Amino acid sequence: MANGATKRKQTVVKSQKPEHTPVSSLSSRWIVLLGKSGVGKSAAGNTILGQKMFRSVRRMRSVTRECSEAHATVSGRSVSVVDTPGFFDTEMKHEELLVEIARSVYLSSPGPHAFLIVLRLDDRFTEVEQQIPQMIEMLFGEEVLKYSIILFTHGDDLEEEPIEAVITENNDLRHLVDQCGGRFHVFNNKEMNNRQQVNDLLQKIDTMIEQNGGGHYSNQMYEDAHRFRLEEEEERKQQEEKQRQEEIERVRKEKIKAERYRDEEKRKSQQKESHGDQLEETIENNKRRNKDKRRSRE
Ligand SMILES: Nc1nc2c(ncn2[C@@H]2O[C@H](COP(=O)(O)OP(=O)(O)OP(=O)(O)O)[C@@H](O)[C@H]2O)c(=O)[nH]1
Ligand SMILES: [Mg+2]
Repeated sequence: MANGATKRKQTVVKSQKPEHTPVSSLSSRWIVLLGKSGVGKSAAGNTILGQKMFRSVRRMRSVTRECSEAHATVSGRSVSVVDTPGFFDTEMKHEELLVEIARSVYLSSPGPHAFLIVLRLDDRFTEVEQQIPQMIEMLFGEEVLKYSIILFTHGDDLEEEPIEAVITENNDLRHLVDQCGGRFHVFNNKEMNNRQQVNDLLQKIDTMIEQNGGGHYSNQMYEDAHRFRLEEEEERKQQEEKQRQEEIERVRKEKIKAERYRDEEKRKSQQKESHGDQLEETIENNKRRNKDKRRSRE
């Protein structure tokens, strides 16, 4: 459980269609942090809230194991942050992990206004990293990217290079940023007192909320995505079962064919044997007859 953070029981509240609410009238902005283990999700949560609310440490194994929420007023705005366990947690079973990450939607009430997809700036955006946004889409549905911003941590490693150059030089990363409506931000979590980076992020979040008509990602969207995932899973299982049945049928037919071939070969060899016996008998008879003829001539 995170320091200072509270956990709420899972409640399924179906939300209505996004109301067109001005961002200024929101009671709180709900922000969910998603990403691979160790990228700095908890640290980013602390930076946003300006206090050490979530446990953030360097470990070989995953640190955050459950979703937890924490709240603060940041530059006059009410902000709620939900920290989640990392995708590819080192110890949790994959399905359990996805269920726990999905709980972030239920913790955010009425629903998350922003998902921050956290990536380490000094990590290469390889196949493993690419799986994260794919998993997020798979879990929450395509709609989630309308509410997402890419948050790069380890901004202290950026040196002179502009972040735009880092994004542009990797096609997959650029594509991901494009899918998120071109939204990204850089944090240096080692400088929690740098409030400018937080204000800039909150400004980007507010702009995104306005673009979404003041709406938020809803439980309904999650349930639709969940149902779609179950249907896909069911389809996959049926397909596998069909293939399994086809394989059983193929093996059965091969077996029958092989048995028929064996029987035919056996029949042929028996036939050959009996022909051989008959021939031998004929030869013997002829020999005997010839001998008798010779004897009678003498
Ligand atoms: N230099 C630097 N270190 C950072 C930054 N962000 C996070 N870290 C460090 O990275 C380590 C991991 O950070 P966490 O916040 O625990 O990462 P996490 O994503 O919550 O990890 P899990 O809970 O295991 O999923 C900690 O030692 C942080 O101090 C950053 O911007 N710069
Ligand atoms: Mg963590």
